[in-house]
Amino acid sequence: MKTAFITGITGQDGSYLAEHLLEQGYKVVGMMRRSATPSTARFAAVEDRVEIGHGDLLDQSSLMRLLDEHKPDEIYNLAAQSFVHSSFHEPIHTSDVTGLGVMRMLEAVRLVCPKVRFYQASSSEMFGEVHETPQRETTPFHPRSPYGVAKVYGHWATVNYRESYDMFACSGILFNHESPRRGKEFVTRKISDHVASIVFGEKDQLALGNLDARRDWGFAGDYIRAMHLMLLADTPEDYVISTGTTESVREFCRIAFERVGLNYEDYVVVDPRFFRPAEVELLLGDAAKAKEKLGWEPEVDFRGLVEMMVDADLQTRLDMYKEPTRGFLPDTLKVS
Ligand code: NAP
Ligand code: G4F
Repeated sequence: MKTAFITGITGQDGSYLAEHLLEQGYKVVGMMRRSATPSTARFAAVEDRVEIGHGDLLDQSSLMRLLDEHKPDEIYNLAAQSFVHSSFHEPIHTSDVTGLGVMRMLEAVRLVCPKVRFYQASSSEMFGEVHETPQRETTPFHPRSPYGVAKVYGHWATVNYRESYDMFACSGILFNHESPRRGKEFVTRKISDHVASIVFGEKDQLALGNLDARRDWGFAGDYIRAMHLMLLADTPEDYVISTGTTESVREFCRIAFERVGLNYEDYVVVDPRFFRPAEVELLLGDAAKAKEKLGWEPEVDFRGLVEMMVDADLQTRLDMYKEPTRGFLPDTLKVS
């Protein structure tokens, strides 16, 4: 039985990846940092089948101890301070975790288990002020936030360790991917959660920043399959993972409100607090290499994603309130 070691197990991607690898017959070890209120909610469905190891990307010795203890075959380095907006408020912390944290993991691998297969969670934020559209593996990086800068550092550190030490190290340059498990600070989940609160009368408004920003949004459940395929390939390489479509925040709002029979223009207000000092205006990925070499394809399209997220947030409210106060509910929801 192969052992997979996942940093960031409590996050969106960590939870989907843990479920996927368990289904594939892996033993899964997840790394969690110490917290006064530890959250295992996202991977609750498989909690009893995941072994937890306590460690932190800021603490080199904890990483080495865990790798020595569990001797993994595959490592997925998903842990990061991953919220772009916060990276402007906490640039040093973000650099330390999201940038240097990758170097700490790579050093731990080099010293403890150099034959392991290593996945680094790189990001389309590295393209930032894009130099070409669509963006592919060869597109130059031009990050627009401390988060993006830190991800570029982690990305090149991974390439450098592959070239220097012949390590099986891959970077997945993943475009935005979402799900009902997405944190509520990210725009998609903020929208789906607010739609549900508005329908059930908890809130009257949704305050957002730049409605014209465009993203290539996919479903997290599709994207974690690509991570696994990268580590099963014959050679370690970097891959763009994206849907090949781009939509605006405004369009996400339009479809999300339409799902419950409401017009987003009646509820959405623009609030300068949610704008960023520098913005990434457009992302659109070309995943041709992953499709050809890994046989990877996304299954959920943009409308399917929006509706899945809105429905999940509606279902949670429906279980509490029974009746909506505005709009209507999709037929597929279940009254308990
Ligand atoms: P997420 O939900 O924000 O999860 C981040 C994870 O990192 C959490 O488990 C968090 O633990 C952990 N973490 C934070 N600081 C840590 C530290 N110092 N030591 C150990 N663990 C720490 O992120 P995600 O959406 O699942 O994304 C997974 C990875 O992919 C991240 O690296 C992200 O930057 C990258 N990425 C995401 C996307 C996307 O659209 N989702 C796209 C491209 C790349 P706590 O629960 O303790 O906070
Ligand atoms: O949902 P977001 O916060 O995601 P962002 O900045 O694109 O970053 C996410 O995707 C990256 C991949 O490209 C990951 F690497 C990263 O870890 C993270 O998962 O914002 C999306 C867009 C931005 O242009 C933002 O300015 O939505 C715009 N936006 C408009 N109003 C807002 C809001 N974003 C947030 N979070 N909140 C708003 O009220």
